[in-house]
Amino acid sequence: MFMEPFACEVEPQTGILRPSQQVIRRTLRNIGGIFLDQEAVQQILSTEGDRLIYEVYAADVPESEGHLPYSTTVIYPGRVGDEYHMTKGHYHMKRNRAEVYLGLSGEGCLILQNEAGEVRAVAMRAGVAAYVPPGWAHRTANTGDVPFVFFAVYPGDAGHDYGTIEIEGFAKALVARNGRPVLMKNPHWRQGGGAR
Ligand code: PAN
Ligand code: ZN
Repeated sequence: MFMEPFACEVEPQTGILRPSQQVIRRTLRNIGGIFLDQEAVQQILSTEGDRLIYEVYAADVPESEGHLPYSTTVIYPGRVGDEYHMTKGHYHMKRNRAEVYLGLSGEGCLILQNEAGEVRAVAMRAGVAAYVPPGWAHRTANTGDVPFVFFAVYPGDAGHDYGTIEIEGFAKALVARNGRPVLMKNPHWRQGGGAR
């Protein structure tokens, strides 16, 4: 009934978490559809081939009520067109479940969107603890030149709803303008469905 206490080691620079139960690897070929500039996606795939965008290392904690699953995410630097490398993004299946992110290395941005279509951005770097309040979809982008690594912890019964973001996307995209990250309106976005 009781689980044994345990600890994992986390390497702040690489994000490697040991022992980790699963390592998720997302490449451009897997998740290219999340980026605004689909021509850029095709161009990269046909000239450079596939590209690793991010990895997730998860501690062996049950995804069930009462537990606090935790993980690290490593987003590799780069852009697709003007848009920074980023995670797929999701709502929690139970919308009233929150999450905490702690920056470990590199620089990034937490992008949040609520169901009214309002978007917020929170700058992250080592030592910044960001709060994802209940009800906000969230994704992170690497805005720097080195891997952006952060630690996440969330309620075990939160669940992950990827489908809503896959269908609707985010109302704004994080793009580079004069070398700096700026939120830009997503011209394809319309609330409640439609294109990316
Ligand atoms: C994070 C994310 C992680 C990868 O641990 O799962 O950063 O992003 P996607 O799950 O959107 O691919 C989290 O928010 N967990 O709830
Ligand atoms: Zn989450």
